[in-house]
Amino acid sequence: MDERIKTIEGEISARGMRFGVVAARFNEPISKKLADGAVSALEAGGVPRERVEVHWVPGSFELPQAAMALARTGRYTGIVCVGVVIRGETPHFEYVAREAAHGLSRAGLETGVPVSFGVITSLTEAQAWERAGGAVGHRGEEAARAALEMAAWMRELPGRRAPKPRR
Ligand code: DLZ
Repeated sequence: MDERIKTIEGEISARGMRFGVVAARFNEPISKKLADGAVSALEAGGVPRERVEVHWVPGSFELPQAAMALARTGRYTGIVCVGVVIRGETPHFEYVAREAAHGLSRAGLETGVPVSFGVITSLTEAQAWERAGGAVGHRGEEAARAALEMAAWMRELPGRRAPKPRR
């Protein structure tokens, strides 16, 4: 890498940060696993347990509204959203998954607060378990690390006046 190029990365340092985890209750045994993994990954990244709040909503369709509402409080440095959308026999899956992805992206872009996407979209329940700490990774932990990195990166942005998280 050319040393003259200034490189800014979200060096993980969680000092003073506060996170919200929003979890969708639909397919609860799996989403609980995602939420627990997200909290553990935030703690492992240096966020004290008392600076992490978990909020439950009915389903993944409701994640964006909750994320937007939390982000607008100005209280959180980042928001980690987890849910499990499993394909059924009708196209319902497409609507829920699409709106969750689109809405969470919008919540992050409109508020400037990092909002991460830890929503599993799978064809079967077995595939969902594999992505909740099984053979194919842990979407909750990954989403937590992504939110942490983005929050750290935003804090490093030159000229950015980061809002101080309220107590
Ligand atoms: C209704 C519904 C269905 C069929 N499937 C899922 C799913 O796989 N994952 C999920 O998180 N939520 C599902 N929901 C619930 C919707 O997200 C939402 O809570 C309801 O449509 C009420 O708005």
